[in-house]
Amino acid sequence: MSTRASKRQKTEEKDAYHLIYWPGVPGRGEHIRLALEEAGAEYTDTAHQEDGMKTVTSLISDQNTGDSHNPPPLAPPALKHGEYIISQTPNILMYLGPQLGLVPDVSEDPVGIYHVNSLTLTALDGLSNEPHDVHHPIAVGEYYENQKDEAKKKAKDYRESRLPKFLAYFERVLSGDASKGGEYLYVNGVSFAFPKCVEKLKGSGKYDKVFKHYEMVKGRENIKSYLESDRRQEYSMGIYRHYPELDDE
Ligand SMILES: N[C@@H](CCC(=O)N[C@@H](CS)C(=O)NCC(=O)O)C(=O)O
Repeated sequence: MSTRASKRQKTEEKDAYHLIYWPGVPGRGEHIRLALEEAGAEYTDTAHQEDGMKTVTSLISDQNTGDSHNPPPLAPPALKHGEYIISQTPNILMYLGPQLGLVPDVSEDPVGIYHVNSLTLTALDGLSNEPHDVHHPIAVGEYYENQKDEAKKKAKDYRESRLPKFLAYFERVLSGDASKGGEYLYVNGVSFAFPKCVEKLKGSGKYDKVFKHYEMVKGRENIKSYLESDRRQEYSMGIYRHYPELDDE
């Protein structure tokens, strides 16, 4: 290999993003994928690598103590970038935001990134973490079938109280001047898990701005082509699970 070619390869490797997440479900890895896809960034994804599962398990192995730059992550997703490994979904998004141009420039808006992060954290609370806890309300490591009665109670509260609360919040955000018609809101997983409930809430007309934004995000050029590509995985037994008994009748 010529010196120039090997230099280029090194530069590319240094700049490349590597997403490390469980193959087989979109999961929390999807929040990272959507940011990378929207920005048209080059990245590798363990979801599509033959030894992807091994990469994940060795990263979170209890034998892994990290290295001189990085503490070991507890759980995926993680992002490898150059010599750094960053974990925790919102933390990864905060790292990527300025690099991918997805947050306001700090010289123009010094708190913009923190506002985006507040919205991200709130969306992850109500539209990702809570839906997960609906099917695993007692023990993360136990089967759903062993906590079904509690899951039904939690699902009722989520459908009737929590999900409407978060949708109403984002409707308010989108009605406010600060959102400037904001463009980044995505409620796809919740629609998969609770299709009847989401249809009912949509039909109520109370969250029209939220659902309009959902359609708009799905239609963005890069997001649309990602969703149509084979990089997009199906929902199944990850965070977003569809158990008909946990949805509206
Ligand atoms: N707060 C973390 C949660 C990470 C997490 O729970 N990851 C899941 C997959 S989506 C996992 O593999 N957890 C294993 C565990 O918690 O033992 C984040 O947002 O990244």
